[in-house]
Amino acid sequence: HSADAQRTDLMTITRFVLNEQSKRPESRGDFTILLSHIVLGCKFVCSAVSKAGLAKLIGLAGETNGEEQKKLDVLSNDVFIKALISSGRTCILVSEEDEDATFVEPSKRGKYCVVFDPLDGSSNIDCGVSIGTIFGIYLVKEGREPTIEDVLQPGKNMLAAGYCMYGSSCTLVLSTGAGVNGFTLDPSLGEFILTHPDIKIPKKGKIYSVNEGNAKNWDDPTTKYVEKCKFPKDGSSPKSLRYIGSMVADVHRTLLYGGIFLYPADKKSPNGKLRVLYEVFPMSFLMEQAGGQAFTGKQRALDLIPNKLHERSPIFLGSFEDVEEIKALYAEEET
Ligand code: P6P
Repeated sequence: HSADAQRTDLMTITRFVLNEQSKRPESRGDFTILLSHIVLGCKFVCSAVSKAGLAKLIGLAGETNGEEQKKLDVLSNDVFIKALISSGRTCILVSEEDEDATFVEPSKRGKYCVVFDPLDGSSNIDCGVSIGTIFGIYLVKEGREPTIEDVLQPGKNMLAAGYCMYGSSCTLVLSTGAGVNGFTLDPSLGEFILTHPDIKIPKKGKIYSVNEGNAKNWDDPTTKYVEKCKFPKDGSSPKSLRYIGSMVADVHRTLLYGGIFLYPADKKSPNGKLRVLYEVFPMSFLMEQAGGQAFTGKQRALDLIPNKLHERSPIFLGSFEDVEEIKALYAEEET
């Protein structure tokens, strides 16, 4: 490819997914249509998030149209729910914002179930920290009324997972089970362009990412592992600590630079803080697809079978070798 050819060979996310899906004889374009509606939601949220600060400013000037400034996470949820229903390809939607699942009316029903957090880390908006949308897609059992059982599946059954990070640029990272690819929104085109083909996480990293403020409540294996990061016994240099407190930002850095992200269990929250269906599973799916791994402290994260929609789980994910180390410490604890 000459440089010029690359510049003109605009690989948009839609073209990329069409190419991928065309390799699957059974695909009839349903997934591509579903994804295009998820992409539409991401474009809307990207625009709303980038204006959030400005809207607040205008609000201060008292020029809003009087309508209560809808919280961005509620607005984002409304947009995704409506976009997903209008795709005609979904039948159950599970959102971090909604206590109960949304069952799509029969006339608009499709074969996919989407679990998502429309705006994860939204408490960070006011200080300009990157936040994001996280989603996972299951195929639901055909031919009978959809039930909650259709979404309480292990993460390994997901067909696809991804996140869209709203930061200095708008980056959508996606896997449909054949590796991980990153796309960056070109606002002048309104298209997500392939910028990070075939992302692979380094086998080992130099960064650990955890909220050290919870150290008092950690269990022994986590305590020992973090100690090892700070005071390595084998004479290697200590790992750096990077923790933003916004999962999409922390995971995106881990995926690109390597290292490990931890949200462990602690005495106050025995199942940690992060939600299984729309935080732990999608990020674990991506990590495995990028050559890393994800562990709950007891098992492979994607093997977990959730019993409740908003169930939490501890999570250790990132570079393969870094996660191996903490798995060994938990295994020791078992013996
Ligand atoms: P803590 C944000 O509120 C969030 O849900 C994730 O995005 C983030 O990883 C985590 O919580 C941060 O939690 O307890 O460290 O502030």
